[in-house]
Amino acid sequence: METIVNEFIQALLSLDRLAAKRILENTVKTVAPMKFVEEVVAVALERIGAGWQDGTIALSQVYMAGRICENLVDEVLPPGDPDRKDQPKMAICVLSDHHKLGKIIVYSVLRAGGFDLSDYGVMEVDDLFQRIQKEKIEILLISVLMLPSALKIKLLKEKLTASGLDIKLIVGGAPFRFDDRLWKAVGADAMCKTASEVLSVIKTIMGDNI
Ligand code: B12
Repeated sequence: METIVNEFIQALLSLDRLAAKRILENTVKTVAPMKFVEEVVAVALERIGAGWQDGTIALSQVYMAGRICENLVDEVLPPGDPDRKDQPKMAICVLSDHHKLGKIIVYSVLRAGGFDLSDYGVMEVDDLFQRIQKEKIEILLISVLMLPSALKIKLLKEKLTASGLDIKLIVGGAPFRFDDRLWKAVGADAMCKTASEVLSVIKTIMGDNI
């Protein structure tokens, strides 16, 4: 896998979408698409991000690498399972942040796992609070990649508590991977380090109600 990650990084840094796509197509002949996404795409982007931090990679390369991966991931992840399960009302969003890839992956994992959910895109706290109330959402999944965005979840939780609403919050993204205690501090009910954990976390949260 290490060789594939390195080749994939080279393709992304050269902005060679076709080469990146070729690596993906060759690998998913023998490896599950989700494994490719988590063990190649996510790892490659993380290393590219580290390169940006230490000044060896330009932000434009980080941006283009993110965009190329967004498109490729959209193509490779499985479509929704037509046999939808009886389930709580769910929605997913990115809060106050423009890192969308994690959300796209989690959305796709849930749909492939038989769940139907609304994709709210990028939201701010006030609009999000109004919308989940109006649409009677029971489980809200929030993706954030920046610490200030993660801290805004606390504001949302305070609004929910003040209104007596028990909407379960499942969170994920870089700030929570960097700090194991952050999800509890912002008032979330659960956190996932990877998208593939989300199905079992939802089942645990809902207990016998699913
Ligand atoms: C690619 C990238 C970008 C791209 C985004 C392109 C896009 N369309 O998404 C671009 C170039 C636009 C960008 C911009 C910026 N970025 Co940026 N970016 C990254 C980078 C390198 C990778 C992110 C990524 O896509 N990873 C791959 C995906 C698949 O991983 P993921 O999102 O973590 O998701 C996985 C899990 O976390 C989980 N998950 C995620 N969300 C959820 C939600 C739920 C409910 C569940 C269950 C699971 C789950 O499932 C996913 C799959 O397993 C990260 C570095 C990093 N370590 O994350 C920095 C990073 C997130 N960026 C950062 C910063 C600072 C910025 C900028 C402010 C830079 C600038 N000065 O302009 C801007 C801000 C943009 C904005 N307003 O949102 C910082 C944030 C630091 C912080 N502590 O706040 C990071 C951490 C880099 C760093 N180490 O400094 N960025």
